[in-house]
Amino acid sequence: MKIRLVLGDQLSVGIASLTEAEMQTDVILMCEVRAEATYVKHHKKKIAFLFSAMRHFAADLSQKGFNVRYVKYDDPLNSGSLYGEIERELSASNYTDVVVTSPAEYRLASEMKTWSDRLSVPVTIKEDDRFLCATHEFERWAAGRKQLRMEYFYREMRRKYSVLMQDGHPTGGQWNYDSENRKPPKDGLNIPQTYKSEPDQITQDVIDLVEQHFADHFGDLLPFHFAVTREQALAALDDFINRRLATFGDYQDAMIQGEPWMFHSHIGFYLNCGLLDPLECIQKAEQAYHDGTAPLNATEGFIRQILGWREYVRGIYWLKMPAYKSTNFLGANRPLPDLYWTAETQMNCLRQCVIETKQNAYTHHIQRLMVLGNFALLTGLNPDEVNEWYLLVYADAYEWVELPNVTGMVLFSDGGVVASKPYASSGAYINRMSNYCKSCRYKVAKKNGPDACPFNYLYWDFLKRNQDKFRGNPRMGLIYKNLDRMDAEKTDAIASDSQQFFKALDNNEKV
Ligand code: FAD
Ligand code: DLZ
Ligand code: SF4
Repeated sequence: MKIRLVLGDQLSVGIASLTEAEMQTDVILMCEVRAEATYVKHHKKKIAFLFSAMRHFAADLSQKGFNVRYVKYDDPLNSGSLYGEIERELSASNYTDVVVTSPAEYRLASEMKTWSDRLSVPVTIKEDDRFLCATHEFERWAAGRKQLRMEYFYREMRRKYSVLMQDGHPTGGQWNYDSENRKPPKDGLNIPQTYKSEPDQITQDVIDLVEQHFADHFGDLLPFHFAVTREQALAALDDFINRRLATFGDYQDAMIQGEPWMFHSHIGFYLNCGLLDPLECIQKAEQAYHDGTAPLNATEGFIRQILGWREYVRGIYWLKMPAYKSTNFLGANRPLPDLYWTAETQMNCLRQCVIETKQNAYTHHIQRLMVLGNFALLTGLNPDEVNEWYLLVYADAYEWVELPNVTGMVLFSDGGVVASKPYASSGAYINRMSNYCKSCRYKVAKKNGPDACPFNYLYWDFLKRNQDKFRGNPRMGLIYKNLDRMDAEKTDAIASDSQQFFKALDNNEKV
């Protein structure tokens, strides 16, 4: 007689801890607990989403004949932690052991390793086999390599799963079609609505609960339209494949004011909590390509995100933790400014991205990387504070995927494990890929002075400030040549504009 614990991001019927369950005797334990809901103060929508998805999943398991014990957040006996709930359940019956699937975050995984010693019964921690590359496989791939570049990892994954392959070669002759995936936005684009499900009674109850218990957490709870069941998540996936995949590639990097969803898939929420399986998403996209409904650049681009990036960042996380979390290669130490919470800034791009984050617990990749992230990088924000922000504001955020993206890709805090050079950019990139600059108080074409786009001078200031770290980088030689060619008047203007900007930022003025 076993307790089989299922966590909030393990909502997959095939999860390792449920295989071999004895329907008659074993208890499937699921708990909404304060410790998990507040280890960072998650966005209200994220908590509502997970609690509702957990409750629907529990109901689904019960219907399948499993013996489920579900602890609600406001149960007066709820101890507030997963360990406490296991202890409580153990004291209720004669259990022989506890079975759980290894948690996706280092924090909880290391805590759980202590449970066997602390509890009266053994705890079996099973490997999470829902990923396409096991952690030991990634370790093998990484061993002996000087650089752990995603692109080479991705090619191996394409071969391993025979995805977009023909006679041992990549379909179409190239591994990567990214050069075709950088179209700027254009007027009159017909962007389909994102998938929306209507809240049922379970979701409504959870919304009320979150309103009551998490009122001081960041973010808008309503409107709430996330999928919360496997069927709905599949419908969201199909909606993407049928209505947006074909255009996903072209406008993958584009940003349009008032269009938070663009042609992205919005399935990260569902993949990361287990409602969708990565291989099924990949195969549906590949099928669309074979059916002639999606072009190769879009299909390959989308598949690369899941088969490549998603598996790669997870591999990096487990390979490098726990040291990875405390890296700070650039010695960045500026506190996170309030504007990340309030959207109180005159920089229109930043303002729009924070507003959308607050409304939707979602922004797409380029907003996270090239607007919110670029600002954090150029202004030297403290990695711990930036990581905490990203981990709590997005409904798809778990440390295993958030940390390598923020510490590695955005902040270059890992010194170049994930990225070969920092993703630093001036306002020109944002102007090319969005229409934000048109309604901005700053002028993207101006390089210096009170009206200049702050990204323009902060970019050079960042490069100057960190030149001892980057001058030797072969991919940055040209940039430093340009910096070296600047006359003193120009470099003085960059320094004084940046100083003024930092002073205002540190004084919490509306920059
Ligand atoms: P799409 O653009 O439609 O892509 C499809 C899927 O590919 C995503 O759902 C996701 O599962 C996967 N994917 C795409 N890019 C990445 C990536 N860089 N790393 C891992 N998986 C990827 N993704 C998360 O799932 N959780 C996070 O907490 C998270 N934090 C991020 C923080 C920063 C600073 C950056 C730059 C990226 C982050 N990402 C994160 C990656 C990516 O931005 C999101 O996966 C994506 O925006 C989710 O939206 P979507 O489902 O519409 O994705
Ligand atoms: C994110 C989250 C939240 C908000 N709440 C719960 C919860 O109440 N119960 C639970 O089992 N899991 C929750 N989770 C997901 C866990 O934090 C997640 O399983 C770990 O972080 C490991 O990835
Ligand atoms: Fe952002 Fe600069 Fe454009 Fe304003 S001008 S929207 S700050 S990139």
